[in-house]
Formats: sequence, C-alpha cells, structure tokens
Amino acid sequence: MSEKIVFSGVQPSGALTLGNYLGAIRNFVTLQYEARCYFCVVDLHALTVPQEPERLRAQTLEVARLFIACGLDPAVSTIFVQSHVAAHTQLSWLLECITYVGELRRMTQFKEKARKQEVVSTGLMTYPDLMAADILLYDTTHVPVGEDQKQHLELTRNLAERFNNRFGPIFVVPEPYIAPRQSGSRIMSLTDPTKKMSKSDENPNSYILLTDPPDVIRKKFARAVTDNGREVRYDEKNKPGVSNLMVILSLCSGRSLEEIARTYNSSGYAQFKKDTAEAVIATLEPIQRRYQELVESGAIDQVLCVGAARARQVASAKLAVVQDRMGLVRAQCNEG
Ligand code: ATP
Ligand code: LTN
Repeated sequence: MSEKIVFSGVQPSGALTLGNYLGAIRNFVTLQYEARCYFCVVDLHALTVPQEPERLRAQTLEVARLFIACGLDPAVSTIFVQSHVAAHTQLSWLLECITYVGELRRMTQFKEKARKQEVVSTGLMTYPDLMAADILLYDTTHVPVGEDQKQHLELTRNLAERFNNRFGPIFVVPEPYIAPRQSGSRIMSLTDPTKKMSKSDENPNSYILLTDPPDVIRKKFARAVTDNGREVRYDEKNKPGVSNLMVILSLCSGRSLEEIARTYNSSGYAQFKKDTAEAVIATLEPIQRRYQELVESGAIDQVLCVGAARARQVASAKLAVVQDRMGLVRAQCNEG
C-alpha cells in the first residue's frame, strides 16, 4: 500500500477557537503518528479578507505556537507558514488557469464571506485554487478538516482529475477526512447554535478561544443559548444548542452522549452548562501552559524555519513537474 500523506491548513485570521481544536487540530495530533503530515498556517488565505498587518503577523505566530501547544510535534510533523513556500502561489496560478469562474462562484464559503464584505477581492474568489495547490503539492492522500471544507475538497479532487486527464497522471486525488458531527466536525456558535463557531464572528460570546481564561469560559457557557425546555438529549434539529454543548462536553470529558443525557436529563441546564465549562477548562489548561512556555522560549522561529525548508524541497520538485507538463520552458542558465 502506498504511503499515507496528510495535509491541513488553518488560517491565522484570529485566535483559534474550540471549534478549530475539536473539529481539526485534535485529529491532526493523532494522525501525525500514522502518516507523513504537513500542517500549515495559511497566512495567504487569511489575506483574502482585510487584515491589519501587525495583527496578522502576531496571529500567524500564535497559530503556529498553538499547533505545538495542542500536541503537534515538529520532530514528527512538518509545521510551516504558507507564504514561506513560494510554490503554493505558483501552483495556485497554474490551477486557476484550469478552473472555471462558475465553479468558484458556486462555493458556499465564497458566497457567505462575499456577502459580509463591502468590496470582494479576487483572492477571496480564487481561495479554493490556493487551497488545492496546498494539498496537491505534497501528494496528499488525506485532508483532515471540519465539515465546512467539504465543498472545497470536492473542487480540489475535480481539479486534480481534470489536470491528470489533460496532462497525464501527476496529482494524487486526495480523500477528505471529516469526522461525524458527534465527533466535533461542526461545533456550533454558543450564541446562535444554527451557525458554526467561527473566530471571525463579531460577537466574542459566540466562541471559546483556546487562550480564554477560566472565568471567561465559565461566563460564556453560562450565557450559551439553549432552549426553554429542561431535557438534555441529543437532537440536532430541535435542540441545536443543547446538542452542541453535549458534543463539547463529551469530547472534553470522554463521556458518551448517552451517559451525558442520563446524568443531566430533567435536572435543568445550569449544572450541565457548569460541568461543560469545567471540562473545557480542564482540556485547555495544559494547552495554555505549553503555549505560555513557547512564548517565553522563543523557539517558534526555528521550528518554522526547519518546517519551511522541508516543505520547500517536496513542493518545488512537484511544481517543476507540473510546469513541465503544462509546457513552460525550464530556465536553463549557463553562467560564465
Ligand atoms: P474563519 O472563521 O475565519 O472563517 P475558520 O476557523 O472557519 O475561520 P480555519 O481557521 O481555516 O477557518 O479553519 C481551520 C480548521 O478548523 C478547518 O479544518 C475547519 O474546517 C475547522 N473548523 C473551523 N471552525 C470549525 C467549527 N466550528 N467546528 C469544527 N471545525 C471547524
Ligand atoms: N480553507 C481552509 C484552510 C485551508 C486548508 C488548506 C485546509 C487552507 N489550505 C489545505 C486543508 C488543506 C479552512 O479551514 N478555512
């Protein structure tokens, strides 16, 4: 069997949320011992909507540190920043040239994000091509993401197949790796449980940040939207708020949804919310401790340097093959 290769990216568009952790990063940690893994802070993707330069720089380093604080091991996984490997933007352009405008316009994330912007950048529209480039450069076989990224992955697969049909079998067609909802692939907003928890939400009570202090976490859960009933039972459709809290409590405590329903059923929501907050605090405590150590040690620069060098080697070799197949002339310089 051929080697399992994993690639995933996280935008430094804000501090990471519990949704990012439970839906994506937690799974990266397990996967790194089963596959060759690349984990990328996709700063160029964050630029598709306006960013304040100094904040973007700080958040990029923050996400990289949080990767490690959450358990990614730079000795095992390749951890790097997207803009440090030029092949990503180079391949993105080549893929844009085989992508149809209609395909990009159809993307739900594009439509949702475009609606929120006064003016829409071209980058927001070609975002999925850059994501496809990220993935295809590394012969990725599996892409662990939250449910919201399913459509982008389908486009990536279509582009890989289209390229292979036109130019020969160059790209591996990657498989999405999306856990079931009950395993955290779509953690919902605490203030509107019909929307996903998102770090770019304007209401900070809607999300839990991995760096939120215990008291803030307690307050946010105490205010979390549930419903008028008293029953703690898993029912995404009729009880989205309660179901979301059940998933969070289950993933942070190791208790099953059935056991949670049995324990809190008919007791009202107050104790259930309190226990959920405490389970989240306990899960985040070691992450926050390691994060602080990383800030103090300043070790992140070296990790990212080594990661980029490793990634560059693989990515530039793949890019050269693609350029060649598409008919670009290789630069042949005889110096002297
Ligand atoms: P933004 O809110 O700024 O659009 P985001 O958090 O949705 O950002 P990323 O930071 O790039 O986007 O997401 C990183 C990973 O976290 C992706 O795999 C994404 O699917 C996953 N993810 C994001 N939000 C959630 C969520 N609420 N539940 C589960 N997984 C999520
Ligand atoms: N679009 C993704 C982030 C992302 C990504 C990737 C995920 C960029 N490149 C490659 C997996 C593989 C998002 O979560 N918003």
